[in-house]
Amino acid sequence: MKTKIYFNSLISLILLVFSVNASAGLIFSDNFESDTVAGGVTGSLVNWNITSGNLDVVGLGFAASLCNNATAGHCIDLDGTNSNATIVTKLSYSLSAGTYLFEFDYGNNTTQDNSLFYSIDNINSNLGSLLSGSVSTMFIMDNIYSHFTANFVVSSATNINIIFRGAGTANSYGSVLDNVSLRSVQTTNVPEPATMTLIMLGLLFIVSRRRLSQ
Ligand SMILES: [Ca+2]
Ligand SMILES: [Ca+2]
Repeated sequence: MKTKIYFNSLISLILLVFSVNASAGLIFSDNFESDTVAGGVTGSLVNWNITSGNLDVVGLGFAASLCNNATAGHCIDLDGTNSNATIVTKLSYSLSAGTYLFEFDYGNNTTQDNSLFYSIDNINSNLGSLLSGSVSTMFIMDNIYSHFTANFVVSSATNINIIFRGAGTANSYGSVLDNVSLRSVQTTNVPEPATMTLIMLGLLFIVSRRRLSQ
């Protein structure tokens, strides 16, 4: 009887250990609501460094209609004043092995050709990008944004930055960005060595008690 209780407890422990890492988690998100509305911004935003060019934080009093449908509030025009901007997250983020979901909303401040480059880069530049590419941006008719979504796999733990860069004619009307997010959707549930040792000791304990009671 006692052996059965021990066994059930051990099973509960094992299930707990395996479920701890399984929860999906938000790693980074920005809807630019914390940034001050302004044109031709250089230097930095709340969550980003502007590493080249300049951008506009669009919102109430400054072309606000560009942003209204994504979430009422602010968005970014990556062609500030005659200059396409590159933005890089101020912080780097640790990703363990697993699968991740990257999303953002995008549009265009003009009917002219513009595009938007995105990249999730290892901060060790020798390791390159985990995910990168570009989208052609479409003029935001009636504020209907396009939504970008992509999964990518991290095979071993690493630290990353998120990067965006506007491209196209630098004429103050550029690609528009909003609602950036990165989340883990599945991490690899491998118990750590110490946990594995505890489980093995527990199993040995149960087997030895069974033998004694027979
Ligand atoms: Ca926004
Ligand atoms: Ca602009």
